[in-house]
Amino acid sequence: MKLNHSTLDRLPADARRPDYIPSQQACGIVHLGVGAFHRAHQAVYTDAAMNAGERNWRIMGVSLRSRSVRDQLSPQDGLYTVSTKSEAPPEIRVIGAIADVLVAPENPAAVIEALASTATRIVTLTVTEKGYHQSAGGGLDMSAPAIAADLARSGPTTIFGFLAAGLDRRRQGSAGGLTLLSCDNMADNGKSLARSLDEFLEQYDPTLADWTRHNCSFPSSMVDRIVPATTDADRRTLSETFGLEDAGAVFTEPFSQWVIEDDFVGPRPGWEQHGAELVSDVAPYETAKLRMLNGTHSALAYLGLAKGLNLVSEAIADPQLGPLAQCLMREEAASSFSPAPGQDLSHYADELAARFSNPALPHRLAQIAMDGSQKIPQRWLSTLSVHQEAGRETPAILQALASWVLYVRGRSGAVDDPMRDQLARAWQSAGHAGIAGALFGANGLFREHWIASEAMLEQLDKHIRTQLT
Ligand code: CS2
Repeated sequence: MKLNHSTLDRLPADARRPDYIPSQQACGIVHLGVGAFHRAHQAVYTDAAMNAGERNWRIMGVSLRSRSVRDQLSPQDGLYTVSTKSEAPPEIRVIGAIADVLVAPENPAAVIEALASTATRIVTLTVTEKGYHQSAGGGLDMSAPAIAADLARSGPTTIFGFLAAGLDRRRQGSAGGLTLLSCDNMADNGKSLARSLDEFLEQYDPTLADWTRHNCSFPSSMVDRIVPATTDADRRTLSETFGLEDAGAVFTEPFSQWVIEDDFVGPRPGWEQHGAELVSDVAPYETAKLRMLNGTHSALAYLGLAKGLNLVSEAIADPQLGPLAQCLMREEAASSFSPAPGQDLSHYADELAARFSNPALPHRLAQIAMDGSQKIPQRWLSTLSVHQEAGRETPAILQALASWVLYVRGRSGAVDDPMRDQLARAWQSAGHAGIAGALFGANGLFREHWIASEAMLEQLDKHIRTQLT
């Protein structure tokens, strides 16, 4: 029997379920990129707000590509469970916050309609780094075929094409502006969304660019919860203990954090009553998270995979990788920026080490290794450039970077990365003796993010050679 409205009363008494009648709540939010992370994070905070009596904040999910989440959730009336995994007993909670999931390629008009609806006040995004089509220099990559197609109005398929069409409809009607809240792991995610959308709209319709500047806001936010991809085995165990099948189930750690810049043009749910933090400047939290958590994650991923390990918990327990991870977090990442008053980076590092060690949450290194070209600039390269300028050594990040360079050579399988072809070409023409310079030298592929000094290039080169053997 499947989880849905009519089977809710069969749940074990201790499973938390919505205190509101989901079908009676209107949508106030459209979310682009309704993957497992969103379902275990923002949807949970929004569900809590509705449990506490707030109304009409359900989420219309949008999948930009795949239909799998819609196929999982629609037969379940949008309901799904979030279960925590740790050494403590699991907590299972049914979430009613997602009203439906639209699959953009199947029905682009419905997505535009949802964005244009007067009831929609906030659009949130978790479309991963590559969904922003950033150029190496940080703005929008106008040469990306999908962006060019959306500008030629033969789409839309990208977030920019959809947002432009939705905002245009709002401008023509009386729906007013929107808060566009990026929840992706990027530095200054709000500002970069604002900048890229502005660049897109300037080409699409400059009067809409102007209207958007005056009517919309783009708060930055830092999101944090480790959410491994759900496996069939997870679903089976859940249905055995729970008595109901849940195709949309997500499994996560107990920890969850959401720091949001307080810059909304209209109403919003009282997320701060349910654990979120509304602040005037997200930057120190975002930087700490990207450089300490995500930076360490990526290091464990590439170095761990090279050693034949599979999980984050195995990599952090490894006698070489554990100390390297500690050095990366505590010495290299934590000393590369100024914390906010009261932000305790040493305590943060302790918490991260414990979270990475969670034996109950199998988090695959291969999941983290994906899309490295989009991740390493904010996770490692900005840290490297700070320390290079100050003349400080960064042995842990350089070792991790060397293992990423070797990973994208693709010897152990296909590399899942939007820059895969460019990286393969760099490897073909430079070979192992020149690859460090081809990527991080003065004319390197990553020159907009970091140009390595002679000394740093030499060290990187040395790590590449050592790891090759
Ligand atoms: C991970 C993140 O896959 C990755 O690259 O580093 O998804 C990480 O688990 C989250 O950012 C944690 O909040």
